[in-house]
Amino acid sequence: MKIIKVEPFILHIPVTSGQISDSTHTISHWGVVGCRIETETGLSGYGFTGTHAHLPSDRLITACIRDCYAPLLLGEDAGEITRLWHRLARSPALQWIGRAGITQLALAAVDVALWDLKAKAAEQPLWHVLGGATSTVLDAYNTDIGWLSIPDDALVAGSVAAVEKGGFRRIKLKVGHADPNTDLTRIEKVRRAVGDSVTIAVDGNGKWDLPTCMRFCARAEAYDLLWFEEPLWYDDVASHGALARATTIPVALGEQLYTLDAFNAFLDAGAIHYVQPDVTRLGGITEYIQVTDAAHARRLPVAPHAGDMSQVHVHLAFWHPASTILEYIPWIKDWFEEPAAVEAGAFRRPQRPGASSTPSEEAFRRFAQPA
Ligand code: 0YR
Ligand code: MG
Repeated sequence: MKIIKVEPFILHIPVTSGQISDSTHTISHWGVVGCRIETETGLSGYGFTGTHAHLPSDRLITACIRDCYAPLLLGEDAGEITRLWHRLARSPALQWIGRAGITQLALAAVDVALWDLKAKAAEQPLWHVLGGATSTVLDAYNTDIGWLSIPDDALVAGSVAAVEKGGFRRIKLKVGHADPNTDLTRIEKVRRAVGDSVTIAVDGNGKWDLPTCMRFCARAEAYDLLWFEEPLWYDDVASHGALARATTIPVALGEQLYTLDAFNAFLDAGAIHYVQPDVTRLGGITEYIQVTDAAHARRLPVAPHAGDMSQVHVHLAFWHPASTILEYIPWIKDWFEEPAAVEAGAFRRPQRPGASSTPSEEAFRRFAQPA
């Protein structure tokens, strides 16, 4: 499968729930930034990373794909993914300026496109190519009901509707107000409304410092939370370790970590309980596999962060034995050839060949930006 073309793209897709905020971001569109890799067989693979849809920074990612990665890929065999990953990630020029940030987001898009190609060539869904599904049920947890920007009454109503109408058994609430008592009140209202059998996780998106987290956790322990996600600044291993030792609420993180080495630092420090790699931020599926195996070697659960909005992670989570739960945010699913789908609170297993990473023609028509 000789690679004959690498074509970057940028899609800015409006957020279905309108403009939303967590503690650190306010967004109205999701950026689907990636590339199509065409082979001489006629098959094309698609891969993408997820962004907050800022065109100037999105174009740094597509420039990296077009100017730095494409010349290393053209003429190569698309099936040799491990070799190509090292050719890109460890090329002298990119290793010097990269290993995190833009070059890694671009690498994720390329790597996912190569895996999409592999699965399409095998005429199997990605989870089958990786080794088959180890879970029969993959629970979805609903993040979309819990934004920080949703007022208390709507938060409670949305949570109840997700459980009673949507069939979700698991939800996640954003936290991170200036006064953590505001968040504790919101959690209490939702817990009272949905009852004890519904799983509630909370996500701080890295806003608070260690003393604020300690005060919050001491009181939040009463609400039986599944995890406290990104309680602290993303790279601060020592503070996460201190918090993990100080509270019974499990610590979750990983959506802002770019490498296997970054995960190893948290794992070695006992600073992480739920491991949340994101295939669109690590160097694609190739490095995601290394991270999930490192977590599994310590028998820790893996709950992927859905920067791909679950299009690719649904394959990875059905496949990997450490994953039984996956984030659900429905913003972009309807703009893919095989949309991520949740029924009665659980993901449907994808059936089509590939990684479910191919945007629809209509998505390109409506949302394409100059890449
Ligand atoms: C908004 N999920 C997250 C959204 C989400 C962010 O930036 O993307 O809240 O990625 O933390 O767990
Ligand atoms: Mg998060």
